[in-house]
Amino acid sequence: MNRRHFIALLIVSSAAEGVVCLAKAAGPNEISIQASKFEFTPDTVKVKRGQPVTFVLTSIDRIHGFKMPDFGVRIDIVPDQETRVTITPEKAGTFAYFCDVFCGDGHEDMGGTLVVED
Ligand SMILES: [Cu+2]
Repeated sequence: MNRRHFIALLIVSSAAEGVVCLAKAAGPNEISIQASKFEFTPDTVKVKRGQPVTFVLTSIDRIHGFKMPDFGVRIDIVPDQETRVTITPEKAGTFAYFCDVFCGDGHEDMGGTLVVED
């Protein structure tokens, strides 16, 4: 690779990074979580500490709950509609989310893990 190509490549890659930064600045990252008897999909979600994240919650069968006690989140997930909740995790670690609306045998095991990374 000659010097000119190398410089062109540098410009292209910094432009690409700029696009990524702009996209992040536009709003919270969105993570879709689907509820069904008796699981959340995905059941593990990784986010970055200090970055706002919006959970887009849907249910494919019945009303479920979405509770994330460490972040003060408690909301119903109603079929055929999107429920959005935004948090900005300011602490790193592993936190639970779970269904808090009794939805049948298996309800007790309906949960997932939010991993907040530094
Ligand atoms: Cu449930």
